[in-house]
Amino acid sequence: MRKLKCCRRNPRRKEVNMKTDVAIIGAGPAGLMLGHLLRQAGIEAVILEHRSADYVLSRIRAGILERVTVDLMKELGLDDRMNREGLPHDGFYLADGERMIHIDMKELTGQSVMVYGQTEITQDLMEAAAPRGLEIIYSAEEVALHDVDSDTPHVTFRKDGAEQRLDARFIAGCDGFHGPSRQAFPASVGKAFEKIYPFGWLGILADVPPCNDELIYANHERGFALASMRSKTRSRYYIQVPLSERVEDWPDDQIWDELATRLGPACTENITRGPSIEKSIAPLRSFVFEPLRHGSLFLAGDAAHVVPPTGAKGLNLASSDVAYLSKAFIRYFKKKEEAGLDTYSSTALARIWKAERFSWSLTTLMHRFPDAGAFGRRMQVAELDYIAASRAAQTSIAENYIGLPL
Ligand code: RFL
Ligand code: PHB
Repeated sequence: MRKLKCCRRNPRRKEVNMKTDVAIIGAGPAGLMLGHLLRQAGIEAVILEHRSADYVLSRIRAGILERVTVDLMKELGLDDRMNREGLPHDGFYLADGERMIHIDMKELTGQSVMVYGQTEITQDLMEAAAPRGLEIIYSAEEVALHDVDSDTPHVTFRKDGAEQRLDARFIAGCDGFHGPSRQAFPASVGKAFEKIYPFGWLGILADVPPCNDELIYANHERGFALASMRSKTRSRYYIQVPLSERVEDWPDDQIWDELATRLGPACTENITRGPSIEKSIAPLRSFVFEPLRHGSLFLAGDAAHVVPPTGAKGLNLASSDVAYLSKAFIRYFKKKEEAGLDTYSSTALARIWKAERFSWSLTTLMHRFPDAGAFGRRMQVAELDYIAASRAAQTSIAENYIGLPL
């Protein structure tokens, strides 16, 4: 492991002191990608993660990579396995119980997305960290941020029972929706915008071939369903469930029955059932926190914004945030220019709000809302009719799905 810039033990307080350029909180995709981008430019970074490495790798989350994420892994020279094992997808379907509307992304925009799980990206980034001198401290407890409005912020935490302190020029809050970084903004500085949806997604992962070559997003009268995949032999499916549901109350067979009904006649017969290897319920939320900077503290990824997963945007927004933020840090450390730091928040937020809009609109179109009534349903049918018949509407969906330019 590389030596940190400075590391000394304070004999009186049993405290370990360290120093780095950028202290990154959280070793999810945002923190890992940012750490690698900084190391590649010769900037020191240390990542503090409160979970263990195994726990981080056990989380099953995103499956669809936009070009921004694919390009970032390529820029880092970490795209070998993704190129070998990932599945490029040229299109997907919107279904409504009867018809299947094909959104041919390749034909409409010339671009595709990549099916490659967040778990795999995380593993690739984690494995490359130590050889590239990126220090990740896992199982860091009680992570707390201090003096973030000064030029000399620091982070304290406990590791193996010892108090530790990490001084840095900047702190990057990449600690997800529940992490401490956003809480370090004074109430007078930050503003949160939020919408909570009255349902969640029950996800199931199984080692069975997918029911279709491309993803299917289905709006059925019993609720939304999504057929996705991780590979040609591993499927990922989701169904919309009320927030009151518990995963223990959903035996695998009941989920397969529900999927067979909701995904519609075209794929019902092709569903291969098998035992679940993971099952979980995730609530759906739209959330944006503004601004993304306070003094020396910068937020990126789910720490700053959350989208409902319908548009497959969360991980990809984390990628675009850190693409902007790494450039700003590199400009600062290499050229002593602060302009990138000053514009990071407004530049990133412009893209974030567009992705929020797309994720909200696809969620609204494809789910059953308890209070939508007959009028709400007719609006969904009319919009699906319009999309089915309009190349312009399909192009708009496709260009948002493949990801708006940086
Ligand atoms: P993460 O992945 O939540 O990582 C944050 C890290 O911070 C750590 N942490 C702390 N560390 C130190 N001290 C503390 N006090 C800490 N508190 C938290 C956490 O342990 C964690 O390791 O945020 P990041 O890096 O911003 O990445 C965001 C993505 O994970 C997220 O947006 C996506 O998974 C969302 N998402 C999807 N995104 C896509 O782009 N495409 C998809 O297809 C897609 N599908 C999904 C999704 C999210 C889902 N769920 C479960 C919410 C499907 C689902 C079901
Ligand atoms: C997934 O495969 O987990 C997945 C795919 C597309 C989405 C959300 C999740 O929109």
